[in-house]
Amino acid sequence: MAELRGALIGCGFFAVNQMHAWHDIDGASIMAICDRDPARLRIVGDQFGIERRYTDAAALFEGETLDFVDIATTVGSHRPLVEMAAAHRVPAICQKPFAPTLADAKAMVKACADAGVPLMVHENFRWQSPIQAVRAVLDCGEIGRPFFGRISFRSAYDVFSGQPYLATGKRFIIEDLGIHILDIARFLLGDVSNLTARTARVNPGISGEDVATMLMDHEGGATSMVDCSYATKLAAEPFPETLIELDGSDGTIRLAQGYQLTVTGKSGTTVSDVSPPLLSWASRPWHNIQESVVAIQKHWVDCLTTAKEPATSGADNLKTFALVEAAYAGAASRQPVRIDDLL
Ligand code: NAD
Ligand code: 89Y
Repeated sequence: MAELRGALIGCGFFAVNQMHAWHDIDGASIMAICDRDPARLRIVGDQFGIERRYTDAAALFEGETLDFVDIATTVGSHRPLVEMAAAHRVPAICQKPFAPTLADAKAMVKACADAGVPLMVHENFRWQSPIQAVRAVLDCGEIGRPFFGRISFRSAYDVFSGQPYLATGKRFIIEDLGIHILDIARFLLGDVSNLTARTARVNPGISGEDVATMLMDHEGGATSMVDCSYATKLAAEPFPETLIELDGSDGTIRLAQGYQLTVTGKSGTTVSDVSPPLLSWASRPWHNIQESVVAIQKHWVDCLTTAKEPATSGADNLKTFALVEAAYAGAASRQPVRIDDLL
């Protein structure tokens, strides 16, 4: 089958991972790139040997015949770019956070649905192999019915040097990182009916919150805690590991720091190393995230070629994004928030 012809919009910090991943994947190639910053366009174009370069997304859509577009810009441009893709009937991947507000996100989903084009949010954390390993244990029934979960991301890693915009936004950890951890909670325990949240800012040098603690009721009956911090100094820095505790009717799962998975269930206790592979172009400690970029992009190619809905479609991501909105609203009001009221 012919390769899918893709274009990448936004050639910044994270897009380099996406370009490496596209290079590794069969069935799709990036034919053209776009960035409004000519310096980034040159750096990424030269690194990956892409000759067709645009500083204007509208010119890209006019000048290229595309099977998909991969939008890797920051959140402010996501809605206009996704709507531009829909207007040109080009399937789109959009980086997280999907949109600045849930209203924008809903409009983006509608634009693509009306145009009949697939839309996937690049919500890659659930594609990390340690997280997939946890899900596989749940699926095989070893721990029975899960009734409690704690999904935790606590770190003091300096994310601001690579992504300086994270220090300046009114919103920080829930919108940037918590969104992934909330999505993992949905992936493992199902959709959420109610959420209660508390936030804090510990680092005086940033504008948004860098600590968030959330308590959720899942529709299937489980209760979970999602806790995130970029103000937690530990003896061994865990970035970017998500740690997981799940208790079920027949046992427990623990994904501990160092990618150690302990399962106690119907057949006893097993301990295994579920470390992600270190891809040739990856670098520690980011290799966990980098590997998941390959996995989600492969999933996109599979979905486009078989006309399947992506696991993290725009419509699915509204349910994760609603948790983000609920967390900010609930932290401000100090009241629980009903998720159905937002969707
Ligand atoms: P960045 O600022 O380094 O790069 C964004 C690039 O987009 C810049 O080069 C900018 O010039 C370009 N751009 C912005 N608007 C544009 C437009 N309208 N047309 C063309 N180019 C435009 O940002 P980043 O750190 O690479 O983050 C990009 C996105 O990736 C963010 O949404 C961020 O949250 C996300 N991200 C995701 C992960 C993950 O694991 N999924 C990790 C890090 C960042
Ligand atoms: O932007 C964030 C993301 O999506 O994963 C980690 C990160 O780069 C910093 O929090």
